[in-house]
Amino acid sequence: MTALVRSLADLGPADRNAFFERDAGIEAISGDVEAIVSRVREEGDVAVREFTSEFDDVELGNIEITDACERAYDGLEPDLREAIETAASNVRAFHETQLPADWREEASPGRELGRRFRPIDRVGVYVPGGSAAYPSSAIMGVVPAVVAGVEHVAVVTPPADELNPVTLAAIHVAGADAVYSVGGAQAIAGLAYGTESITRVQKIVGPGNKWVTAAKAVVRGDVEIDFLAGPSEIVVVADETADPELVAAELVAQAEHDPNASVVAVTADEDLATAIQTAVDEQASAREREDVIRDALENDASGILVARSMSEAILFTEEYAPEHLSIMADDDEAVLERIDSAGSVFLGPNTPVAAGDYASGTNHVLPTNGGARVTGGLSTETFLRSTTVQRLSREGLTDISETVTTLAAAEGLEAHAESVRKRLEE
Ligand code: HSO
Ligand code: ZN
Repeated sequence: MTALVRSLADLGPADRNAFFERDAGIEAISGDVEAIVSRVREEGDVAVREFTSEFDDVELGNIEITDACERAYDGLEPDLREAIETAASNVRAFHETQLPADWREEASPGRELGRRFRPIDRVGVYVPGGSAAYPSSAIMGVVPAVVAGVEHVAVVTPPADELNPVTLAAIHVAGADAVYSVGGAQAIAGLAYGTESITRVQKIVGPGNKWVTAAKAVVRGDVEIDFLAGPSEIVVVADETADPELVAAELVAQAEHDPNASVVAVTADEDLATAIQTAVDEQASAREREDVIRDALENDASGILVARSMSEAILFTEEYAPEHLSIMADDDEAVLERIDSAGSVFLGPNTPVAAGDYASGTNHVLPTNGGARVTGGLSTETFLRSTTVQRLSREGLTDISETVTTLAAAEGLEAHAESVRKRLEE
């Protein structure tokens, strides 16, 4: 297998950059996607059916399949039902803690300010299907919207001759209001503009393949989106106390998602790096998805990097801004303290990313491609909007009247100043 161990200091600018400029690979297809989006926008269900026949090879009966979800749930094995319910309930509990309370306070005598939070009315969640059917993503997308109080939570998921019953059941447990059997760019267009069958939404969230991601980029502007999510990523920061088998297990796990996944271990311990390489190779060979894993390992943005110091490893990680950050080091809290840019952090040897992927309660829809430099993953707040509220007493207004009228005059906005003076006359 490819030698993954490289010295961080010896990387040339291009090799170094490959780690920092990962992308979702959507530019090449944006023309095709624009064409799909505009046809769905103009022709509605007719176009949705045509594209579904062309791309998914499915002749759609009903586009809406909401009732099928409950039936799928009823038909599921008890252990699967229980796993879905446990995962959903942990995700629900964690997202309930994120519900902000409305507040109103006196900032100074007679100047009362506050914020109020209300759910968005209608949102759409993309749930991947096909070979990469992720029931867990249904929970991660739908539950926070329900917790936020969104009135209409729609799910789109790609059709198949035999829809994945676990995905449908998870959609049901998560609490979606409407479910549509449509995937790809046509699904995003349907949610963004509405069709005869699909209710138009105001915000679209959730991960998908590059067609879905490219379509989210196209409709952005007409509808809100969460962010453009690309292939999975992980950086493991490890010191000499880390177990190479566990570091390797983290790399191999995220690598099995996608041939374009980016999986990185960074350490100042050269012996550890060598041991990780051996473990990765052994573990990859034992996995059913070995081909996908090996492709991901060969990605330019994957590797086992040897830094000259823990500080260099930390700086690299900060610049990379990973979707998932696993820290396996003696003082993991001290390492965490020095990293600001990461979607979700997993501390210590007993905290596999898979726990957060499925069931610990945190969200697994996270920013990739360095998005963690500017945003976090899906949360309850993703589905809320805020309004500011204020009330001034005569005293409160008097106190700031000079400030307002002076600035209004400077802007040449006399009527603004007058609206203040009028209230303070006599
Ligand atoms: N690790 C993925 C989420 C996922 N894992 C779904 C398993 N199923 C996010 O990058
Ligand atoms: Zn995963």
